[in-house]
Amino acid sequence: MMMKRVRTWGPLGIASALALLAVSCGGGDALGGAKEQAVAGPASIEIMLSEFTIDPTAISVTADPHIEFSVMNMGQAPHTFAVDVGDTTYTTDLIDPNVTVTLDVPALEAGTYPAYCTVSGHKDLGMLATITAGAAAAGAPSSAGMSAEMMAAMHEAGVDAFLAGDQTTTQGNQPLEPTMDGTTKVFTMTAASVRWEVSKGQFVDAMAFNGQVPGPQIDVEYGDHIRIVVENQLDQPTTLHLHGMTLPNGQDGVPYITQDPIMPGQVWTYELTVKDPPGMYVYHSHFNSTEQVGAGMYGALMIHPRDGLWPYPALTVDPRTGATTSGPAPAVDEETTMFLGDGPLGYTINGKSFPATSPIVVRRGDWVLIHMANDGSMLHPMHLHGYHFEVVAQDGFPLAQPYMADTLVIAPGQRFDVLVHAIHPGAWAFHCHILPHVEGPQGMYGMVTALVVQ
Ligand SMILES: [Cu+2]
Repeated sequence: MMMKRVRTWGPLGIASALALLAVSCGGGDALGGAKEQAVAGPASIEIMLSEFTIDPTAISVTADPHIEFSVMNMGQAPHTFAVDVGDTTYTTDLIDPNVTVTLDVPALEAGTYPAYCTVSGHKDLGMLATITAGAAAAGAPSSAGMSAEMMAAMHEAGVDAFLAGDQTTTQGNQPLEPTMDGTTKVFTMTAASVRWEVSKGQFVDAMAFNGQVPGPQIDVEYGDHIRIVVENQLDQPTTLHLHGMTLPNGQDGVPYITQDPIMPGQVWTYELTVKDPPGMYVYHSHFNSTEQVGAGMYGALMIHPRDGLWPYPALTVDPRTGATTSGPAPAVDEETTMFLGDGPLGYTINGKSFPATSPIVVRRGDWVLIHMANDGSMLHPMHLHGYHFEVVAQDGFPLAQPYMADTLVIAPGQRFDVLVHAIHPGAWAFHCHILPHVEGPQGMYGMVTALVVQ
């Protein structure tokens, strides 16, 4: 599914590409389950709007005196329904939730026309449909009302934007510098609502620690005494749970089981001595977590090896038999963290949706250690093209028998560490293999990135 042509790295002319992009990151519906409604005769067509879909997404009409769209807003927020016929755009006024309005559009010449919500950002979140009129309707568009050329162009635009690599200005996982209180490392975090740019120009309501999705990375070592101070600036209670950590019961962050919730405006302090082996651990909200974690309240707590050396052995594979031989642990050249998310932010890797995801760029011959964590609510089988990666640790603990795989199912709450020996040059797609999470008629979106071996 990846690029066959030679690509260059660096800014490409992406303005036109972005204009073509209509990537849905609000969920699988708009792309994964296009429903078609064929209408003959004077057309009266029912349209249902919600966050963030237009139903149906593919509308076929015969050319007739005019088309009457009956537009119902089934969502929670105001939307519009606009039909772009080229020189004119016919649009409803802002439609409040639970209100139905009628939009009259004159007879359309044979062709395809985009229809979308004009509220800022909603089109890019998935409120986009295609109207196929007249002869073109009989000519059977290839998918979702688009011609083959349009499908290819939209797919290419997404890849170009990804490779241009300047997608959004924000990044999660930024290292959180502690302050020292004696020998205690003190980490300070603030939970607040933010508008988070999931993909270029696509801002969604998120909840974040220190304004980042994922939240800032807390870096510690075995034996460290740490304090995490959480200020709640949300308009709802929250708590912080240190997922996978061995800790005193009172520091476990579960409302009314181990603590009172942190009410809006309050500050809560967690304190413990790090007693777990090196690996990836996670912190996340444990209050209204469907919404709060889904909206971005999670981050990495990395326990680093004291000597900087990860204990994972290198497997050597006999290509004729597949037999593996365990060797000494290689020095890791590149280390990266990959958080998987689904929910209100769409399908994300590190809080971003393709094409705004960041590729993992390494040099040929590098040993790459990838820490993967799923803080969504769905399974995500992560698949790397062109390689077998070595699964070396689960939930922070080294596996007694590391094994080779190219697809690794990561359940909600799980973490896996994988080693990749980057010996095959090129850009290799790295994506979730639940296909509605990654690719539709308009190209790739969601949980797609690439391992780029230079
Ligand atoms: Cu997935």
